Amino acid sequence: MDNSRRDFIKTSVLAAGALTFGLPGNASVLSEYPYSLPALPYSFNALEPHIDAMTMEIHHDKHHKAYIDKLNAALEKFPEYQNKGILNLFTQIAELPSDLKTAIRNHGGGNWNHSFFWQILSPEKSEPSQQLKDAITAGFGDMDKLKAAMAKAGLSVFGSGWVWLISTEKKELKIVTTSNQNNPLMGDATDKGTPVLAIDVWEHAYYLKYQNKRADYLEGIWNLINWKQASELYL
Ligand code: MN3
Repeated sequence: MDNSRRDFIKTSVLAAGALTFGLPGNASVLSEYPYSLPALPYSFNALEPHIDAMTMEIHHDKHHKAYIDKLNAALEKFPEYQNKGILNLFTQIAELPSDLKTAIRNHGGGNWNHSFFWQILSPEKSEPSQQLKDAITAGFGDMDKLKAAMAKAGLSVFGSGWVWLISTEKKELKIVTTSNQNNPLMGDATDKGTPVLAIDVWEHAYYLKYQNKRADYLEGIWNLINWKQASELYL
């Protein structure tokens, strides 16, 4: 694991945990303003055949970059919010000035969600820790039932959004969905918690390879889950 990846995970876990449990938030996650595009932790073609290289290149270099550019452009007009840290802005989203609120929701969310998504995918096979396995068994019965429930939730997202596996304050696992670039760290989220897994179900995440077959994408992606990372996040 390179340093930037370890730092992202570490600060995410600390910050997300702090937010979830109501402790003082850790402001630093990802880069600070002005935000920059994090490098993918693998090559564009590393996730073939389940996610094709062209999709990864466009998704990372165009879509993710556009969220960052628009986030920076929005924050340029609100200097007093530039150094608050994106997770604090998520927590306080309901109180933000309305122009900034929309930008943080859409582009701040778009930046954080994609940075998270790249980290929980990997071309290398791994296994969940015993602790995460036990939580999956307790919450869903077994791994196949978790996959089926995530697929069902992913198919239920009308339009664009995300399906998440989150850890609640009681450390129980729960599947939740969000629309657009909302996420479970936002203060006004219906279901709040610490993300353990995320699946992007926007069409741009799968359309080149799977076209309208979102269900096939939701099945294929389990070959790419970085369980090591998910286990660290669950801790
Ligand atoms: Mn996307």
